[in-house]
Amino acid sequence: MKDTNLPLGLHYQFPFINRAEREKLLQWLSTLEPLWEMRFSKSNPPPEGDEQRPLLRPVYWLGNWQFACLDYYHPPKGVDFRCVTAETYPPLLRAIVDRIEFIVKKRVPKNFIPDGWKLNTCLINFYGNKLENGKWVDRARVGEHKDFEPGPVASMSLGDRAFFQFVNGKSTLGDENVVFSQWLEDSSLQIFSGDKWKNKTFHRVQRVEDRRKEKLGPEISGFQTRRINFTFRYVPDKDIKPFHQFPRELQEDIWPYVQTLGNHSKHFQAIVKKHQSQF
Ligand SMILES: O=C(O)CCC(=O)C(=O)O
Repeated sequence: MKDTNLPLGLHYQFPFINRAEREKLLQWLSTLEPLWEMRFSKSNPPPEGDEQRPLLRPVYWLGNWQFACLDYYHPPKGVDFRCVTAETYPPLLRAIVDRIEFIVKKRVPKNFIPDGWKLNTCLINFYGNKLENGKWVDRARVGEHKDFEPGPVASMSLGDRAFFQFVNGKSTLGDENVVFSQWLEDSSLQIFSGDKWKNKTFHRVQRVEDRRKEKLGPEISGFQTRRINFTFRYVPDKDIKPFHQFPRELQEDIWPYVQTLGNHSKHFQAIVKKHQSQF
């Protein structure tokens, strides 16, 4: 079902994928080894007043990997050495992305779609409970932020429902800064585009329900996943570089992650094989 009453630039479809696709996606997800990245690194230490910390959740990227310690893709200035070439989409996901690109071209105003736009990047977020000092703590949320990749962003959700909001500014004093809220359901597709939803407002996940009690995704030590979200984005090809083209100090920062990814990913295994004598 499409929600046709949404403001310009927003699109929502539920269900978007069918049961068989969902099942296959979950099977594939269980083969991944998501990373629990640290926010900073040796060559990118915490600025004054901040401290080294792990991200709130494990993640996996396809197309290119935007390591947190490389500071993510942030045009116009933060574009060099932010995006490391990663695995391509597996066939099932490629077919889903083709469908999403078709929907975007049909539903999104043309002037919201930059030249060359395609969904060549995917961040997979794992939301759930984290084991901290012997207690399970609900860490299933994301604070206000923007996705700086140009053009429409598409988001597909699996598992427990998430309460998603667009907000003005970064204030967290109650609800007065909320511009638009919606629940993102299991197997749904959300698309947001245009100046209002991409540039003017921030977005966040306020909370994720805890109802389905379904085992989702791969085993992650000290973590129980209850929602998995894919956000598909566009990074111009010129800004995506293979590992071997990165400066030595950045290669050193991300080398432990590349090694971990190499345990389960052929793409990263090949990088490890080629470079291990240098580290
Ligand atoms: O999980 C979601 O629905 C949103 C994820 C998100 O905001 C992001 O990956 O930038």
